[in-house]
Amino acid sequence: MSEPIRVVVTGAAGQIAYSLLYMIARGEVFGNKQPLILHLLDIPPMVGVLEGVVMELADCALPLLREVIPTTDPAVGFKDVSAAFLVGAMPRKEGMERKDLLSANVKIFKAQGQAIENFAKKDVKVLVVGNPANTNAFVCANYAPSIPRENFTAMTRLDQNRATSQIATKLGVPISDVKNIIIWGNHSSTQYPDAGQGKVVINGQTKSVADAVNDTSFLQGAFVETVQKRGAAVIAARKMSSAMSAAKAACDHMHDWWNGTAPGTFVSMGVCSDGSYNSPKGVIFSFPVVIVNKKWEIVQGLDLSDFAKSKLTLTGKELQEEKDEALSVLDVGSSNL
Ligand code: NAX
Repeated sequence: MSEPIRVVVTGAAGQIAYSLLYMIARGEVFGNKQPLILHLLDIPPMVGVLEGVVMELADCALPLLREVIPTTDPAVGFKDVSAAFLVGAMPRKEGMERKDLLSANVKIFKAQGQAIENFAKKDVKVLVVGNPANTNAFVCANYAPSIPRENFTAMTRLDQNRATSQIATKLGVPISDVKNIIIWGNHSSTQYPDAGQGKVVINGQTKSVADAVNDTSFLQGAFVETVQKRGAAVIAARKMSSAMSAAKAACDHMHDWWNGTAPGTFVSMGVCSDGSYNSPKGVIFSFPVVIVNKKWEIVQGLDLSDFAKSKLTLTGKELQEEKDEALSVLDVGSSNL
């Protein structure tokens, strides 16, 4: 067995963390030979709940889990961590627009960026789940200048998983037979779920999803809308936002970042845009990526329809606006960031 690595989960007393901590501690992200020290960060009013989570983790009797450190101090929470799941934030409630959340959350992610800068390992891999995830990741990265910008990512894997599941259901195939469904842009209702590059195995033969579905109005209509509004549908039904599926997606994201993507397969991650596909440079934009040796690379050269291009423009515009709003909350000129 190798030396334990330290992993922090923020919002550790919340509902996503309740599923996520168990999945991580079981070895589903870093592998079943990698011992872990889990840092559980939350805010002072949640200390009691955090204690309960610590008790439950102990009671799970998990062989990989060497130590659990509950804390409300970011200096302790981020100390020497190799991976950070930034889940803690104010969750969206029914009827609430994501933009309403921006100003509260920008301040949280500034403070956490500073703590990562000061205390985390310099090769820490940061996954932002808390909404607005893309812009929170942008803010966080900017306050941790000594850590490479590519180490800050935002989660759109839940959207990818939702989209892949919709296609598998439509075609009546197991989900493992569908791949390369892309989420472009923001983790918001402007995201563009794109089945245009998707592949599916049907009766032992690999086909394009577009050919197999053979229904452009579905792929450009009901499919896109269902995925874009799935978070709201879960809230309407459960009266709480997605938690189990969000935790699973966070594990998938970090697992693939840590272990790499299979040849011919790409996954969607919110990463710092280099302007690829005419996206606004500098924002955290979800792209298809391939991952080798813990480094992601944007998949280039995909042929996009005019419909797809118009959707990318829309979600890019929203991200640019969120970035500008975040900068005004932080009261810094864009030249500083
Ligand atoms: P909960 O309200 O259950 O838990 C959030 C936890 O974060 C609470 O325990 C709270 O005390 C803690 N917290 C707040 N401020 C903190 C801080 N400064 N430091 C540390 N902890 C802090 O929310 P939950 O359902 O777990 O959702 C967490 C976040 O994930 C929300 O922002 C939510 O909108 C977002 N989501 C993002 C998704 C994505 O795909 N990117 C999907 C699921 C989810 O909606």
